[in-house]
Amino acid sequence: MKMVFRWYGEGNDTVTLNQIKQIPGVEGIVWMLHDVPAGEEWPTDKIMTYKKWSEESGLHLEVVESVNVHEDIKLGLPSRDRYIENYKKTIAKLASVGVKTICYNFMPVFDWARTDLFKEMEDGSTALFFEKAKIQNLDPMELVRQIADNPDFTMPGWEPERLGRLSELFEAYRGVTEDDLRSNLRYFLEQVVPVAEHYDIKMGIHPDDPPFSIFGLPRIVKNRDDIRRILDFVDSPSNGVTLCSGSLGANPDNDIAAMVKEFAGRIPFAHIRNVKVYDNGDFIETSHRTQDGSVDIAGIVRAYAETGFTGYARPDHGRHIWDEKCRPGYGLYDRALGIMYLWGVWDSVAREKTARLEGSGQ
Ligand SMILES: [Mn+2]
Repeated sequence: MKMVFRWYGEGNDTVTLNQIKQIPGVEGIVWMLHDVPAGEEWPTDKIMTYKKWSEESGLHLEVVESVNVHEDIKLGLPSRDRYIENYKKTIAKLASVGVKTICYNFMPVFDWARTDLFKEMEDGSTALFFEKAKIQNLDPMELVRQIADNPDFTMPGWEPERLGRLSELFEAYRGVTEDDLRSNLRYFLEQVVPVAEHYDIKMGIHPDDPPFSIFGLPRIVKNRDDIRRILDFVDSPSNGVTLCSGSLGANPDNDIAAMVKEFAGRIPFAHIRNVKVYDNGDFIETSHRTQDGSVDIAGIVRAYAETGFTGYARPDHGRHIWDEKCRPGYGLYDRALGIMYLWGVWDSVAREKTARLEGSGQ
C-alpha cells in the first residue's frame, strides 16, 4: 500500500506540501489541473508546474484524480470521438512525467453530492452530510448554489463550465437509461484502455457518490455487480476501479471487504474512509475508526493487507477538527489521523503475517 494525499495546488489549498511530507508514510500527491475544462487536452506547461512542485517537495505525482470525462462521451454523442482523442493525448503526456494511475468517474452532470458541507457533530467538529429527504425535494440548481458558490475555492466536480449548462444537460440526459450510459462507458474504455496499457497507466473508475440515483439521473457504479460488469468490458489490468469505501459505504448492502478480495489486482487506487449511515438513508462522513461509522474500515484494511495490495491509497476525506479552516473534506488534521489508523491496522496485519511465516518455518 503506497500512501498518497490529495492536494489542490499552490494557492488553491490550505494544506502545504511540507505538511503533507510530515505525515508518516505519505509518498506522493494526488493531483489534477482544476482549471482545464473536461474534454480538453491538458496543457504541457501546466503539467510541468506540478512536476516542479513534486521535485521540490520530494513527493511523487504518480496519481492523478481526475481526468474528467466530457459529458458528450457519457451521452454517446458523435462529438465524443474528438474528446476521446484528447483524453488519449492527455494519457500520453501524463505518462511522460511519471503518472501511473488515473482516477476518473462516469457520473452524469455532477461528481458527488452532499446537502451540507459543514454539518456539526456532537463533539463540535463538522463534516460532509447527505440528507436524503432534502435531495428529493430540492431543485438541482439550488444544490449547485449551495455547493459551487464557494468564494474561497473551486469545487472539483462542480466546475462552472458544466454547471452553466445545467438545464441543458438535464434535458440531454432525459431518456438516457443505465444501459445507455453503460454502453457509452464501454465505448470509451475500448478506446482508452489500450492506450493506457501501452503507457503502463492504470485507469480506475470511481464509484458513484452517493451510490444511488439522484435527480433521476442514471448511475452505473453503485455496487459489486456494476463494478464486475465494467471490469469485464475490457479485460486488462489498465481497466480498474478506484475502490472508494466512503462512496460505496453509503449503501449498507455493499460488502466492501469482499470487493477488495474479489477485485484484487484490479484496484490501482483505494479511497479509504468511513461514513455513518442512518436508518432513513442519511449519512455523514465520520472519523476513519470502524467504531465511529457504519463501514468496517479495520476489516477493509485487513482485506487489503491480506491480499497483498500494492496500489495507492488515500484517506479520502476527513472531518474538520481543531478549528481548522479548509476545503470541505480536505483538511490536514483528520486526514492525517485517518492515515495513522490505516497504518495501524495495516502494520498489525503485516506483523501477523510475518509471525505466521516464521511459525511455519518458511
Ligand atoms: Mn472517493
